[in-house]
Amino acid sequence: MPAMRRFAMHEKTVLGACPHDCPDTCSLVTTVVNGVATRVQGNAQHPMTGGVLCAKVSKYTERTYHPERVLTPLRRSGPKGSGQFEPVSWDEALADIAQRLHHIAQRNPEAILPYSYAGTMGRVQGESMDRRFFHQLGASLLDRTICASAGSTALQHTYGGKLGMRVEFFAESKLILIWGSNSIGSNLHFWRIAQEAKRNGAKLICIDPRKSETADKCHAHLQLLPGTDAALALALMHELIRNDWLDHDYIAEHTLGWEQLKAKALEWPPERAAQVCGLPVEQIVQLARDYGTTKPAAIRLNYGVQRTRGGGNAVRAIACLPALVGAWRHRAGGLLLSSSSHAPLNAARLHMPQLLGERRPRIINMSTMGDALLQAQPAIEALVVYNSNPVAVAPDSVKVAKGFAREDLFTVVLEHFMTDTADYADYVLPATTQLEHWDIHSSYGHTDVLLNQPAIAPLGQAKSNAQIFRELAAHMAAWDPAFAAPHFQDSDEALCHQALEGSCISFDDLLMQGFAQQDLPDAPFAEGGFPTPSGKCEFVSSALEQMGISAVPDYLPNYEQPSADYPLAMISPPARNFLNSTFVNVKTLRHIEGRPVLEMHPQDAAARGIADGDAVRVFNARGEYLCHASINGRARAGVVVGLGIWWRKDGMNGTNVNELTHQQLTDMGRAPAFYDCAVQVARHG
Ligand SMILES: Nc1nc2c(c(=O)[nH]1)N[C@H]1C(S)=C(S)[C@@H](COP(=O)(O)OP(=O)(O)OC[C@H]3O[C@@H](n4cnc5c(=O)[nH]c(N)nc54)[C@H](O)[C@@H]3O)O[C@H]1N2
Ligand SMILES: Nc1nc2c(c(=O)[nH]1)N[C@H]1C(S)=C(S)[C@@H](COP(=O)(O)OP(=O)(O)OC[C@H]3O[C@@H](n4cnc5c(=O)[nH]c(N)nc54)[C@H](O)[C@@H]3O)O[C@H]1N2
Ligand SMILES: [Mo]
Repeated sequence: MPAMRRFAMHEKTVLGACPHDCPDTCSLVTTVVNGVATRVQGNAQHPMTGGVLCAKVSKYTERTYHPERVLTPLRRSGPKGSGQFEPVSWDEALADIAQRLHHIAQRNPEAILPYSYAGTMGRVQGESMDRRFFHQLGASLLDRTICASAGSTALQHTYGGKLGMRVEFFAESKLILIWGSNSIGSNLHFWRIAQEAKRNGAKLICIDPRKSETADKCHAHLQLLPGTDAALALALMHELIRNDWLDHDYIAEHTLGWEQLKAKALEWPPERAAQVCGLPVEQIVQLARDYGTTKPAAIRLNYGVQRTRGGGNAVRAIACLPALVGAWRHRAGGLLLSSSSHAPLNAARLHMPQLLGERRPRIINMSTMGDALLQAQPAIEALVVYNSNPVAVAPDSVKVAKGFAREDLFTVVLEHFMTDTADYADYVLPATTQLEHWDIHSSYGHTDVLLNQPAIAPLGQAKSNAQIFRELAAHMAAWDPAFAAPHFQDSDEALCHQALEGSCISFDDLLMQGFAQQDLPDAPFAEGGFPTPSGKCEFVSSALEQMGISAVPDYLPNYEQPSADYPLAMISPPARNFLNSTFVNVKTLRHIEGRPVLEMHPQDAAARGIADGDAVRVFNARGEYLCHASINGRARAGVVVGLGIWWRKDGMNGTNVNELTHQQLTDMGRAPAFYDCAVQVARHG
C-alpha cells in the first residue's frame, strides 16, 4: 500500500480489560496506530471472551473519541442544573474544591459524601485513592446498594458468600434455567456457553416477565408476574417433594433446616403458585419435572429477580433448589448468581479503612439518595460523584433531581460526558476512559483476573480518577499534613500491584497475557463445605431471623400491587445496546435503540386506545414519563416494560423511567425495588 509508506507507521496492540458493569469482564485487544486507538477487539486467547465483544464495547473508540467528551475542567457559570459551564485550569479547580471541602470538613466531615458506583469496575479507578481520600477526611460512607445487595445478602445467608458454579461448566449442563436475566443482552459470553450446551442437547428455559431476546431463543419461557419468583421456587420444591425427586443424602449431610423448608414448600401446591405468578399450572408442573429429572441441571440466576420487595427471599428460595436435587455434586450442576467472592484482589490494601482511625462516620444509602439529599440531618453539603450518573439511574428521580438542584449543595462530578448528573455540578472534572489509564479487574460472572494497560495517552486534559484524588489530596495537604502521606502518592500502576498483594496472581503474567486464571475446584459444593456458620447450605438462617427477616425463604408480595388508579406493573430492565445510562450518547448504538419506549401487551394498549408507536404518558403518584408505545410482543398482559436507562434530558418531557420508581427498599440488602412499581398509561396528545 504505497500511501502508507509515506509515514513511518507505528502500529501496536495493547491488552486491556472491559471496565463495564457486566458479568463478562472481557479481555480486550486495542490496536493503536501512531498513538490513536483505531480498534477494540475481544482477546481470542482469553477463554471467556473468546475473541468476541458485544456491540457496545466494539464501539469503544467511538465513545473515547466522541466529540462531546469533556476534556477540560469546567466550572458552573449559570444557574444550577442549567448545564452552563466555563473552562478553568486544573489548578484553579482543584485548589477551590480542596478549600471548600476543607472548610466543610472543619465543621463536620460527615457533611461530605462520595457517590460512586460501577461506571468502571476497575479496582484502581473505582475504589482505591478515592476511598483513601474520603476515609482520611472522615466523610460519610456510602452504602453501595443500587445493584446487587439484595441478592448478595441472600447468597451470603444461604451459601456463605457470592459463590457458585464455574461459568464454563454450564456447557456440560443438560438443563439450564435462565432465571431473571436477558443473557443475550447483558451476559453475552454466558449465552455463548449456553448455546454450546444447547448444541449438546441441553434444554434451556427462561423465567422472565418479559419475552426477552433470550426468551425467544430458549426451549420454554415462563412469563411470570414481576416479584413472584419465590412463589414459583416454593411450588417447584413442593413438586420435588411430592414426586420424591430429592437427593436425600445431600440434604441430610450438607443442608440446614430441611424440615422447616419442607413445611414452607408444602404450603405451595402448583395451583396456588399459578395464581400468584399468573402462569398456567402445567408450566409449573413441567418445570418441576424437568428440574427434578434432568441431570446435571444448572441455574443461571441473575439480578433481575431481586429488584422487588421480596427480592432477597426470592434469591434465597431459588438458591435452595440445587441442594434439594443434589445438583452440586456435578460440576455442570448448581447455580451461579455471582462469583465475586472468588476474587483474590486486596480491597483493604487499596481502601485503607485504617485511615478512619477511631471515627465511625454515618452511612448514607445510595438507593435513597433523593431523601438523603432533601432530608438527611446533618445535611449533605458537598457531594463528589464519580463512576455514576445518579440523576438518571437512582430511583424516584423527581426527588433526586430536586436534591441535586439545592443551591446550598456543592457538587463535583468526575465524568467523560455532560450527563444528567454533570449538568447539576459546580465543577465537572474530565476523567480518562479505559483506553487511557491503568486498572485491574476481577469479575462477578467468571473467576479470572485482568489487567488493563493504557493504550493511548489521556485525551485533552483528562486525568484518571486516581490521579484526580491524588492531586486533590496534594491540595488538601496545604491545610492537613495527613494528606501528604506517601499512600496518597501511590501511582496507578503501583495501585495495580497493591491490589495483588496476598494473592497468587503474578503481575508479570497479567502484563504478558492480559488475564490470569485461578486454581479453583471444579465443583465448589460437591461435598458441601459451604462457608456459612453451620458449614451447610442454610435453608434456615438464624442471622436473618435476628434481623427480623423470615428464617426460611418466603414469598413477599410486591409493595405496589395493581390498583384502580395504577393497574399496570412496570419493570425497567436495560436496553441491550446501552449499559445502564452509559452509551446512550453513542450515536450508532442509540440509532439501534431508536427512542425511549414502553413495551405494552396488545390488550392493555387496545383498552387505552393506544397503537404501536403512539406517544404515551406513563404516570403514577410520583411523576410522569413521556415516551412511545411499542407493541412488539414482548410485554405480558398487565405488565409494561420501560427499557432503560435513557438520559433524562433526551426524554420528551425531560424525564426517564426512574421518574416513576420509588425509594422503598428490598427485604434484605437495603436495595432499590426498581421492578416493583405500579403505573397507569394514557395516549399522549
Ligand atoms: N447490554 C447491557 N448489559 C448489561 C447491563 C445493561 O444495562 N445493558 N447492565 C449490567 C448490570 S449493571 C447488571 S446489574 C447486569 C444485570 O444483568 P441481569 O441481572 O442478567 O439482568 P438483565 O439482563 O437486566 O435481565 C433482567 C431480566 O429480569 C427480568 N425481570 C424483571 N423483573 C423480574 C422478576 O420479578 N422476576 C424475574 N424472573 N425476572 C424479572 C427482566 O425482564 C429482564 O429480562 O447486567 C449488566 N449487563
Ligand atoms: N429503572 C432502573 N434503574 C436502574 C436499573 C434498572 O434496571 N432500572 N439498574 C440499576 C443498576 S443494576 C445499576 S448497576 C445502576 C447503574 O448506575 P451507574 O453506576 O450510575 O451506571 P451508568 O449509568 O452506566 O453511569 C456510569 C457513569 O460513569 C461514567 N464513567 C465510566 N468510567 C468512568 C471513569 O473511569 N471515571 C469517571 N469519572 N467516570 C466514569 C460514565 O461516563 C457514566 O456516566 O443503575 C440502576 N438503575
Ligand atoms: Mo447493576
